[in-house]
Amino acid sequence: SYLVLDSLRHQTQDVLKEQFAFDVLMGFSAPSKFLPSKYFYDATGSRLFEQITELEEYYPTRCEFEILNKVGGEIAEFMQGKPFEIVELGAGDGRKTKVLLSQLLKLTDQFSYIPIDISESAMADLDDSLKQSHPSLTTHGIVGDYFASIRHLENTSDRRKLVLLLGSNIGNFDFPSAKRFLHSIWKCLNHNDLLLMGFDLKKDIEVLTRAYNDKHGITRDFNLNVLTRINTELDGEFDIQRFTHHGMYNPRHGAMESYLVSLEHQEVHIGALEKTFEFNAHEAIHLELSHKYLLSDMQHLAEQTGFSVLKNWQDSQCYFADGLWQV
Ligand code: AVJ
Repeated sequence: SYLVLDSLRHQTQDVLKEQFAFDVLMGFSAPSKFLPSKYFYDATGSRLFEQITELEEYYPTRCEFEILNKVGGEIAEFMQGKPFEIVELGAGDGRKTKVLLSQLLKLTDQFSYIPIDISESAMADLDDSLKQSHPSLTTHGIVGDYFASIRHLENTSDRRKLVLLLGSNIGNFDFPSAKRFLHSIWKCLNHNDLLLMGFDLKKDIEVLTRAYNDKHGITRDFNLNVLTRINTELDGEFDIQRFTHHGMYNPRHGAMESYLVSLEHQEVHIGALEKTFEFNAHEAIHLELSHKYLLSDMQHLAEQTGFSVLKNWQDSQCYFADGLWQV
C-alpha cells in the first residue's frame, strides 16, 4: 500500500500544477534559462529513466547492482538483530533495492520498507511488483518529493532507520544544496540511524560523456519529455523538434550538465502562464547537474553534515561507490 502526501488528492494536483507553472515561469524568466530536474519524472519520464538504466553506455545502475549484491550481510550486522525501517528516497522502480532487500531477508525479517517517490505511477508499479517478488515484506510507500518526505520521516516510528539514497540521486544537487539536504536528513534522524548513499565517481570524461549521450537517443528523449510535459500540463506550444539535447562534462564543477538548446529563434506560448517566451537560436535551457565525486569529496560531505562514515564499497571498475554513514 502507499500514501499520497496530502489527503485531498485533487487539491494536491492543483497545488502541484501551480508549483510546476511557477517553476517554469522562474526558470524561463531567468537570464540563463533553467528548469528543476525533478520535473523529469512523470510517468513517461520515469519509464524513460528506467530505459536509461539498461543502456550499455549508462554504467551507474549496473555498478551499484554489483555493490548492493554484496553488502546485505554487513548491513544486517550493523542492525544487530533489532527491528528497523528502511526508508528509500527516490525509489523509482526499486530494481536495485530489491537486490538488497532479498539479501537482508535471508538474514532477518525484522524490518519494513518505506519507498518514497515523486511519481505516483512509479509507486503503484513498485507496490504491485513488491507483492509478487517479496510477499512477506511489510511495505508502506509514500508519494511525494524529498522535502515533504523528510518532514514526514520525522513523525514516524521510533524504530531504528536505514535511509537509502541510491543511484547517485544526490548528484542532482550542487555541493551547497547537497549539504543542506543531507543536514536536514540528519536532523530528522536519531542517534545511530544509518544512511546508505550511492555516489557516481569521477572518471574518464569519455566514459561520462557517453553515459549522458547514448546512441539510441533515450537520454535526449528523457530531456525533451520535460517540454512535452509543459505542453500537456501547462498548455504549452513547444515544437520539440526545434530543440536538441546537449550533455557535457564540466571539470570545474565536476558534474555532467544537460541542456536543451534551441535550434532557431522561436517564440513559445504557455497557456497556463498566459505568456510567450522567446528562445534565441543557440540559447540553452539548463536541465540537470549530475555531480561526480571523489572518495575524499564523500568524506568531506559526511563531515560537513554531521554523519560519520562507517564504510565505503566500490564496484570492480571503481566507477561507483556506496557509503554507509551513521548519525
Ligand atoms: C537519477 C539523477 C541519478 O544523474 O545519472 C540519467 C538521471 N540523467 N541520465 C543521473 C539521469 C540523465 C540520473 N539520476
